[in-house]
Amino acid sequence: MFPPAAAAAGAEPLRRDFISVTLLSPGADGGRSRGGSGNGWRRRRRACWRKWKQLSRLQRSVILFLFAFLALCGGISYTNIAGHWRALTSRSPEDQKTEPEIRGPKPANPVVLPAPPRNADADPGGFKPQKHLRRRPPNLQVRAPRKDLREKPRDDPKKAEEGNKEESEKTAISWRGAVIEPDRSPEPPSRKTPEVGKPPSGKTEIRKEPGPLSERQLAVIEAFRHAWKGYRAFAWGHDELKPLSKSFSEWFGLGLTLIDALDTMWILGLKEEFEEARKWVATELVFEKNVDVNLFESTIRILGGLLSTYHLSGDGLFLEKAKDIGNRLMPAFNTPSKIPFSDVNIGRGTAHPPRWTADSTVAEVTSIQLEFRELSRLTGDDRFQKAVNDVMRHVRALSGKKDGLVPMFINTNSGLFTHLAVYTLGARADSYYEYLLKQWIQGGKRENELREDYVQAIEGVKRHLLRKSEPSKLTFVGELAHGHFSAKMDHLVCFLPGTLALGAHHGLAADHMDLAKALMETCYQMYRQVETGLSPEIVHFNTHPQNGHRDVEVKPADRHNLLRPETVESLFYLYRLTGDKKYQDWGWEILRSFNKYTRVSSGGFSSINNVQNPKSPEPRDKMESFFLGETLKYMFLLFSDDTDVLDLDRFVFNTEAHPLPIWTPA
Ligand code: DMJ
Repeated sequence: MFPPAAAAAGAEPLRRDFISVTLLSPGADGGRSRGGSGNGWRRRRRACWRKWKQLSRLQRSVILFLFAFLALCGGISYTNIAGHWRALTSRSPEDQKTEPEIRGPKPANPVVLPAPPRNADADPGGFKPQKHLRRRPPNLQVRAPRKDLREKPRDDPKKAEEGNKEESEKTAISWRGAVIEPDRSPEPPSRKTPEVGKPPSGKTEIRKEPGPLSERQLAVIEAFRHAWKGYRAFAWGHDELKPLSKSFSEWFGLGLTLIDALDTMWILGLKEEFEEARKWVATELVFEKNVDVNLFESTIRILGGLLSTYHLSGDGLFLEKAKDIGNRLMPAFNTPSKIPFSDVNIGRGTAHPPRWTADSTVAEVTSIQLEFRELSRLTGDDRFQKAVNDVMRHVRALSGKKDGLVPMFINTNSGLFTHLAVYTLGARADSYYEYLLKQWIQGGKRENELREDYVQAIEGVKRHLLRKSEPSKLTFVGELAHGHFSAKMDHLVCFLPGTLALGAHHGLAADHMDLAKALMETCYQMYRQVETGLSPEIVHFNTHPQNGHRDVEVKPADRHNLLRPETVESLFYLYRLTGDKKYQDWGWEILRSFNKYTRVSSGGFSSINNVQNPKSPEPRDKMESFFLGETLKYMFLLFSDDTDVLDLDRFVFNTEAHPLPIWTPA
């Protein structure tokens, strides 16, 4: 439509349909516009004004609107740039180097987590919605070890004073930060999440200074440092150290040893090592990778390790990473039965079972719950908890159990147990039992079905799997296959004394503690009766009085030792809960044997092939990540007389020794 005035003047409509704006370059007026001839400038101004008057009202309005719009855009982008600049300059140069880039538009201080879903406690799974889950992340921060990463109050004296007050509340305890009081404040959940590199703000109750370290704890620190020296020199950022060949091996290509060891370094007080590893996590750890990972292993080691390190350090970086890997593992649950596949490609978002079967391992699908449940609690995103609760509800309802004992495999299509009638507390079933108890503890002992299943399973163990060996009458846990008992016991079963003791501590039957003590003795003898003082992977117990004088028999294929933690783990629980020093002494013997037969001089420790040959234990050239994540951590805690360190009424360890908080009611 044309302006009526223009139409009346008979002007050519086509030429009035657009506005031509000529921008004069400095050269166009000979540079005078910058202060040349005054007459020229006046002439140009008048000419411009004439042209402006010749424009129709509509044309003028359009031009004015365009100018106003451009001015508005300019204003907004100036504010953003200034804000971003302020954000950059308020972080230390070190932070700017190490903190990961967050894609897309970002606020000056990027938050780690999204707002909570409106329906955070909806859980159509078998377990009841848990209102008490909806608390904010507990503030377990003892004191911030990373002063360089904390935002210091700057110019504003009032802020500086508040900052100092906060600092003094948080720093009354040494960096060996395990004396921790979870936040028990009953406030509604605050989704204000900690910033990367900063502890969450909130109430922290500090209990007391940790005591001085014992000689034995110092020996553990020395062993850790030796292991770390090898990892740092030859395998930095890779999954596992190969200490003999001074190289590394990859499993997932995600720095498994480094992540598994983070909270151990925190607990041992290895500040420099921790900070260097933290830097690697900030700058190098990327989950956007076309790689297949095992759901269970990456959950217990990576997700569990990141979550516990977040709780101990209060550093939001670890929560951010935990959420990233948690999300990437979720496709595993896209199966017809909702029983997860064993493997997930974390880059592509696809999941699949192993090549040879559609089965998953029962222990694997039922030992990821502590971590996913905690991730939901911290993020307010209930997808994680729902997925793993559905698995538990499903397994609970299945037939094929024997007095609470479960088979080892479950089919991801049908959701049914397979390979029925084989029962073990060892590989492929072990941590199912452990996580029944620990989920019950984690959830504040409210989910009765978990306790019931656990208690029933222990009754099943007593009825079907317990026997005594000869000649020492050691109580051991064997296996049952199609009604046939085998006196075979994996070293993995040695988690059981600790779990039984923990259950008794949390109010289950006192005879669980008796059984714990008996089995603890057996696990110790699995080391004691072997030439190197180190347990083989599997033993067979002698049950016939006439068959010689050793309780423990080892088959050639089973005589390797992978630096596993289970016995030391149980020694920690038994010592912590009984105070009997013999457990510390047993652990000390084991540490000495590790040092004697598995230590590699250039750095690191190695699995060995033959625990029965002290002259030639045949190192395998591999240090498993759990040696740093679990074995040495439990050693250190075993040798601590301070029962406040990771108090068992406040923390529950996942199956990879990563402590997570026990939830308290809101
Ligand atoms: C660890 O990864 C965990 O403890 C798991 O539950 C069993 N296997 C190893 C240690 O032996």
